[in-house]
Amino acid sequence: MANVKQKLLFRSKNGVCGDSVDGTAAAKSMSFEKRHGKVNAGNGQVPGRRKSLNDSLEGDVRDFLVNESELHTYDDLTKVNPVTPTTVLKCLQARYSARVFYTHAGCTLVALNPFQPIPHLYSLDMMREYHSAPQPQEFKPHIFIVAEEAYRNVQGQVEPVNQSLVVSGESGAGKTWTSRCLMKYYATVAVSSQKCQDTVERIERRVLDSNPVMEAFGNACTLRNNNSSRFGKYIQLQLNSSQLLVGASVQTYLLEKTRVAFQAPDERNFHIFYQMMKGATEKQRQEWEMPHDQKFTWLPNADKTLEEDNLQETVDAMISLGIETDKRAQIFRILAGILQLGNVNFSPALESQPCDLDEQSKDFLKKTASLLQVPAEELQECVTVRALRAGKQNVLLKPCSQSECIIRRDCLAKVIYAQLFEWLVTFINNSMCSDNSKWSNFIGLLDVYGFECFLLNNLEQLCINYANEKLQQHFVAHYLKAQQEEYVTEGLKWSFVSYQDNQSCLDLIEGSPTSIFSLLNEECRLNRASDAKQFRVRLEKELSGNNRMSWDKFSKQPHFIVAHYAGNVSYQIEGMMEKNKDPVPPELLSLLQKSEDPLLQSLFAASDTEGNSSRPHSKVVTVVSKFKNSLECLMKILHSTTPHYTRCIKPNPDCRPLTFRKEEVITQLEACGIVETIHISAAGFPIRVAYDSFLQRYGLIINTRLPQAQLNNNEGSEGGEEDSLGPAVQAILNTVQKNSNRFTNLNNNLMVHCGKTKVFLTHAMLELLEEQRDRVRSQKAFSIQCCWRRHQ
Ligand code: AD9
Ligand code: MG
Repeated sequence: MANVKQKLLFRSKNGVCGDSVDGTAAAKSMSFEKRHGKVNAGNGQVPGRRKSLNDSLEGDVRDFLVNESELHTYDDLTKVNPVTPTTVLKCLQARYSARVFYTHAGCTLVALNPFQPIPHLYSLDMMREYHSAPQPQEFKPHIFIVAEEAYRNVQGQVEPVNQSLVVSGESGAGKTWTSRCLMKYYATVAVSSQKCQDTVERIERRVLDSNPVMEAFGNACTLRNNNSSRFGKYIQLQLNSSQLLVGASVQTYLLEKTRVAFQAPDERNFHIFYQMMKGATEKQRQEWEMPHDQKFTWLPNADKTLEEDNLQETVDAMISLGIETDKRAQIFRILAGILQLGNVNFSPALESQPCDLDEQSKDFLKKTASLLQVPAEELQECVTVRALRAGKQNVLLKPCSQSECIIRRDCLAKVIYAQLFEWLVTFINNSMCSDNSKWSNFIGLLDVYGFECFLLNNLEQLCINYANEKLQQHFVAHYLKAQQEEYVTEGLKWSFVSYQDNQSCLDLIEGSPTSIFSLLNEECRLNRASDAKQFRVRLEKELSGNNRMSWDKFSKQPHFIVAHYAGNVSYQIEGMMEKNKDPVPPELLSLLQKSEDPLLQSLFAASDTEGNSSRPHSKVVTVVSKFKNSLECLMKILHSTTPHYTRCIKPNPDCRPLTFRKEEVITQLEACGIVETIHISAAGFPIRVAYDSFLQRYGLIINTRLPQAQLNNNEGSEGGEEDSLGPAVQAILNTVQKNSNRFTNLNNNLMVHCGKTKVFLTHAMLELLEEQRDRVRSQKAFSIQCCWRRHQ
């Protein structure tokens, strides 16, 4: 076999490995069909192939490789034979039907959302069981294995190593649920058994209590998930040298603040507003100007009852975190003020006059002013009149149009909410964080929004998908390393050196000197009215050579399409520049600085808002620059840790219990990179056949059949097969090589390798073997027929 050990050089195009074309192309064609309304996840046949031995394995070849009745027993997807999107999908489906929700995929854990409580699976006993097991990996796949592995790794063999648990998946897949579960695990196992240590107890309580508060303010009911996180989160659980949880710190990313003032049809505002509306006492209702029958424009779908609408739980958690009574009162007053502001409407402006407010709106504006403790007249002026600076001293006042007033009103709400959220995060950090001398290592939990592709995508999706590209790159590098290590232990000399990752896509988005981000920032820094068409022309001029960027010729809207690792996404340009600048009129900021509410005052203290794009003459710090910087910090941290990946999968779009929709799942496997990893492993030797089975099936090529006795002898033997069966396997492979031009042509590519107990094959090699087997069988059938005729 040694003579076949050549390095595999596989053709690579746009980050796609040539040798595994079947699997990937099949998956891609599936998702393409899905986008076009034709879905047939079970038949991802590649056009132009005689018979795909990959995704549409047929008849006895499939039976030979895949024992369908046993699919649910595979704890690791990479052990499914052969590894293709279809077999992997079938395995997951079989497991889901058997109510097995976790499956390994090499170094990744795949978690299928059951969409119903499975209490015993997450009980304290279960946590302790995994924690105390000498080898938890030998237990059934579970999120606790990942948790425990990370926990044990922290100690490290030579020195402690920080760990990161990266949880990804689409909206509603179970990321936040999984993160909470991980936090509970550590708050259970990483604490001292001596219950008298109340500081430790307090810390674990606070760490857990940070969840309901952050979720009340940062989560909302969307079409995809009743409790959808509208921000990204990386929480570091700090451990001392005795591996005890002594604190935590949290970093958040890109809160979707637009939701405060705009909710898509059938979606809701952040939970906290509904909690107030539903849970307020009579006294609070008076204080918050919230009578029972009051309707709020910014509180749509309030009749929907959710378990998340629980004010008491949020307040209890706030208390536990140390947010005192008067601070809580200030927070709720500010929130109530925002709700009142949403009910303020503007009449169309008469010539050179500020927009007028009807009586009702005036009333709402007064209530807003009183709740925010700012002067009502100034509030009205700020939202209806723009102050233009002319030179250093002069200020020109210009009445705003009706739509400008609405933008300013919404902007006021957004900036207050975003600052309040930031304040809460800082408070939570101060409350949970232990001082540096007390902790030595951390386990980081990352719960970020997954890849997004809607009908209309804008800057938010570009940022989210960019973050996913970054994480995907990190994941692929990690996965390749793990694969290579596995191959080395199997004695396989194979290298992924020519694998191209998604760097070209990242270069397109964030690279220098010219990328989408650099051009967008440049456009925003030029102090001119944003023009989508002009920007589109510029993008095309500067980036048209990039094969990750394209345009739909038939679309009338200015847009651009980015070829992400998870698929193409079309981004609309209209509004993108404004979103990137995210301007806050200075008048609004100075109004808030004048508030008599101590919290609001501190949120907008002059030093805190410096550098804000609204400040005259200050350098514009754009949304994408900020996001890029925070992501770079995150990546640095991730690179310095040992990562563990969990991919959450949403088995159906309707959040229905125990319902598995193949087409939904395959798209997600693609988007979260599992297909990519399948693809990488398919670029190696995805088909593994035990020596004896190999001889049984292909022995006829050299007119050899393995005697049953020998088969029995070899059963269960450890090693040794290679010695006894190796020459016959080698003879078959030599014959196939001799008979096949294709094999000779492909000789540069290693197509087969004999491991310790198995023959490792590429798809191409399997195809050759099958062809030759077919040929020998038909020759035999022909000669039997001739023989039979002769005897007639
Ligand atoms: V989003 O991107 O923030 O919109 P997530 O975070 O991926 O999304 P989430 O964790 O909120 O989804 O899960 C959605 C719902 O699925 C939860 O509210 C639970 O009702 C349900 N879920 C998720 N995982 C589990 C589980 N392991 N067992 C039971 C689960 N239910
Ligand atoms: Mg979430």
